[in-house]
Amino acid sequence: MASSPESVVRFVGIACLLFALSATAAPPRRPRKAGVSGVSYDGRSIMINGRRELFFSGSIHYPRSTPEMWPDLIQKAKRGGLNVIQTYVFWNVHEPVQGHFNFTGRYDLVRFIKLIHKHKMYVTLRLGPFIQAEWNHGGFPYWLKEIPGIVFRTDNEPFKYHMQNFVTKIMDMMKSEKLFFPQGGPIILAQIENEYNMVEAAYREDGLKYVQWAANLALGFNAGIPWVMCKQKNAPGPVINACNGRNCGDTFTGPNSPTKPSIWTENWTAQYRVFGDPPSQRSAEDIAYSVARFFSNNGALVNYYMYHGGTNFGREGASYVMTRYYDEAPLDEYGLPKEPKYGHLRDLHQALKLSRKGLLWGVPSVQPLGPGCEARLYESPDSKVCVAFLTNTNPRTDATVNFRGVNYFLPRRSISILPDCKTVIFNTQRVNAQHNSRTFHAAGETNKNDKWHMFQERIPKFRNTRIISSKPLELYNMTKDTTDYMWYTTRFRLEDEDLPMRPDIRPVLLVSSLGHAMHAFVNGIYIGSGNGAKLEKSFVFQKPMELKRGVNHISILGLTIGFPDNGAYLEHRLAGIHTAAIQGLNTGTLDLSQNKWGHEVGMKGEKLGIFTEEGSKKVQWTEAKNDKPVTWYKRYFDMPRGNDPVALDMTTMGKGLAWVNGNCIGRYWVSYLSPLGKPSQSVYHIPREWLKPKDNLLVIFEEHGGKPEGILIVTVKRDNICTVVTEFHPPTIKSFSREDNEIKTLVQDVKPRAYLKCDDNKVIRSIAFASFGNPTGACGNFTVGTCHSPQAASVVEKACLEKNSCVLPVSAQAYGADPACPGTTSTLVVQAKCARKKKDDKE
Ligand SMILES: *[C@@H]1O[C@H](CO)[C@@H](O)[C@H](O)[C@H]1NC(C)=O
Ligand SMILES: *[C@@H]1O[C@H](CO)[C@@H](O)[C@H](O)[C@H]1NC(C)=O
Ligand SMILES: *[C@@H]1O[C@H](CO)[C@@H](O)[C@H](O)[C@H]1NC(C)=O
Ligand SMILES: CC(=O)N[C@H]1CO[C@H](CO)[C@@H](O)[C@@H]1O
Repeated sequence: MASSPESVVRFVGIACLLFALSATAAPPRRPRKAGVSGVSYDGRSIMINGRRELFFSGSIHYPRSTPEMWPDLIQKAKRGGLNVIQTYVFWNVHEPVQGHFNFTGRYDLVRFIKLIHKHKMYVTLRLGPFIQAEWNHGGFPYWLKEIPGIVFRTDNEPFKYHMQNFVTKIMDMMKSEKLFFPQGGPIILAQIENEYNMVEAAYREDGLKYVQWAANLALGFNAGIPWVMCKQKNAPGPVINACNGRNCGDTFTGPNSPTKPSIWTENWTAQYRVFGDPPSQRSAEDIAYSVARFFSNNGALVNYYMYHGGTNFGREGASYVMTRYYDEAPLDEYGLPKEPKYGHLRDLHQALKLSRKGLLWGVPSVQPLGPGCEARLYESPDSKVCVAFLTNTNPRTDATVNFRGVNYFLPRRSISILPDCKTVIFNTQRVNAQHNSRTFHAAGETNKNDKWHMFQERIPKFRNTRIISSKPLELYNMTKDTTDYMWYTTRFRLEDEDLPMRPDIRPVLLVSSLGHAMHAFVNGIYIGSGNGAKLEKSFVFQKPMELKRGVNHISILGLTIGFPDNGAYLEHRLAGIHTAAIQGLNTGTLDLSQNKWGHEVGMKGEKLGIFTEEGSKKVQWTEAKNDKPVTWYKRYFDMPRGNDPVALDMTTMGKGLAWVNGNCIGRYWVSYLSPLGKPSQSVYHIPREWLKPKDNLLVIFEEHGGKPEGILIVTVKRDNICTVVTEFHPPTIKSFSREDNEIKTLVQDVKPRAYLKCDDNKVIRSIAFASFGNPTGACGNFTVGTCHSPQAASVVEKACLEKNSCVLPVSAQAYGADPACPGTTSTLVVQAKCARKKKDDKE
């Protein structure tokens, strides 16, 4: 029963209308019979061996975790209801030096894909090879920049030559390992290029030629799987254009052909963060709404970007990108489920899977249900299958809608899913999944022999630097991505008459830099630091200083925080000191830009590799004292007991790099405060696999000053689990017209219930809080409200203590209503603490 086109316009807008009409013109055909093999698609869905499927996909990037973490991450993704894992391929880590490849350890792409296959899940391989991904140089190796005549990502012969070489290398590797679906492998989709529409105009007609070329390159491999170009409206031929963003259910204008399915390659689960950013949040309810909306609108595949963000180890992040990546994803940086995001999306996937028949074989239609409300239906012509998405698009008003004679309550901006057009089994705004909170615990055993030693870098003067030039040199060009650091030095002579006459006037060092950060030293004394930000990479540094008669020395540590990863003409980006001057001299401003400059790439400690056991013997370490700039610190520590993830609390430090047993755990930058007045990130992940039981070498390079004795080795837990479920009364359903056991089972779950579950080898040790009433607060910190049933605690303890999981009713009968609050709707709130089983404790 399609609504009139006018009403559709009112609710979904013109663009969606055009799409809806083209997509709904003919009902999709029933699954084809045996004989159709491989991956195919039409305007409704992707098909596996001729069978339609819905795809729930999540991004997990193999270099952002360790191979030891992969099985657990993949298994949790599967338990979260995903059937696809999506990853980019990271060219610059695979071919750091032209022609020299690395596919080992964290870069073992084949092992990662085979593990996903072992878990009976599919893979989307985003080859790029430009990937952006908040990854250093958008995935391009540094050497590519130095290829004569190269212009990235356009109709440029040298670029196309190298892109083709790398893509061919990966495609051949996948084929020889039999990883494509037609070969019996898990890869069902691949992507060439990445969000090219964002830069295409900058390359004019060459951009269009390049898109055609890239599509032909991809199709020419005859891998037997569909190819995707995300954010690429003009994706050629059979290549599918896909949507990236937060709300593809409403903003995506659809594929560029009615024979292509709707694919959402990046649904941001939060926002990636750069140093200086405040925390980024996207609620479980908001993501669930967008995803349900997308599937109600002919969606075929959704991908969560990221499902597990992980860590930008080493120097692998792009400009200013924080070391912790998408920590707000359903699996947090450490791979622990962030609840209720993880559980709420799992419940959504389950509801959509139960609606699969209707969604994939029903005829879509839209029925208005009042202002801002509508039912999106998928019904088979014989009405045997019917799925409804009851939608309230109003951001601020709840609604009660009447659908087929039954009243349904729809909270503001929410979608209820009815797999039989009768029974609400899921509402995007009603979170049944448990909550949890993350805590960090100082690991006692790591405080033994916590003696720090230090080694200070020399602050070079002009005469100590070997690369001399008439002006400061460009930074990327000099470091060639082998280090973040380069010293700039210069010197100048002052006479008595140059110096300010009044003692209260001090000359000022003025430096303009193209990015990303700098630390300034005058006559060997640190005077201050400057930095740009994600969108403003250039900055001006201005600080007063003491100068003396005679020769004065300026030493500036210039640094990059990753190469840029976005925008057109990436090969032309610049960084480093641009101009410098001394202001406030008696004789006016002294321009240093054309002074002679000396340069030295990298730190001595880096060149000697003093972050490794062997390298650390190459310098003289002394007992750490005071708070010094450009200083290396080292100590040893024992591995914390148990299996909880391990991290470093760096709150007392400034900015730099940290290594554990020679592995770089990433850049830290605690001194850069977000607008909330706090560091963007003060805790840094140490993968447990990089630790041995005893005597782990921890080495820190601190750029401008910090107190290493304040560094803590901590373990990470999500052992506070909570439930927050409000009682409600489901609409009464008189009879079932049809037997559907799956739905019947779920209907029982429609009665409000609360669930608590600890990790597999833990049990609920104590109940920290329990109330049935109107408590306030969040998981980790609840308080009793004005209505409270005191029996709640004992009921919950009886049901849950010493169990791995428990189910709790949500009703006044179970807990006794607060007599002071008659006729109110109550919420059950419980906070429990998980702990390892008692017998484990004794071990
Ligand atoms: C390859 O990459 C791994 C990181 O996964 C690294 O440990 C190893 O040293 C690299 N090998 C070479 C030859 O660079
Ligand atoms: C980079 O260095 C090369 C010499 O190594 C020089 O020819 C080129 O102009 C430099 N580019 C920039 C932007 O400084
Ligand atoms: C706990 O919640 C109260 C009020 O709800 C708030 O004032 C307090 O800061 C919170 N404490 C923590 C540790 O979050
Ligand atoms: C990660 C990212 O680019 N997020 C963007 C998602 O879309 C919103 C709205 O279009 C932008 O504001 C974000 O920057």
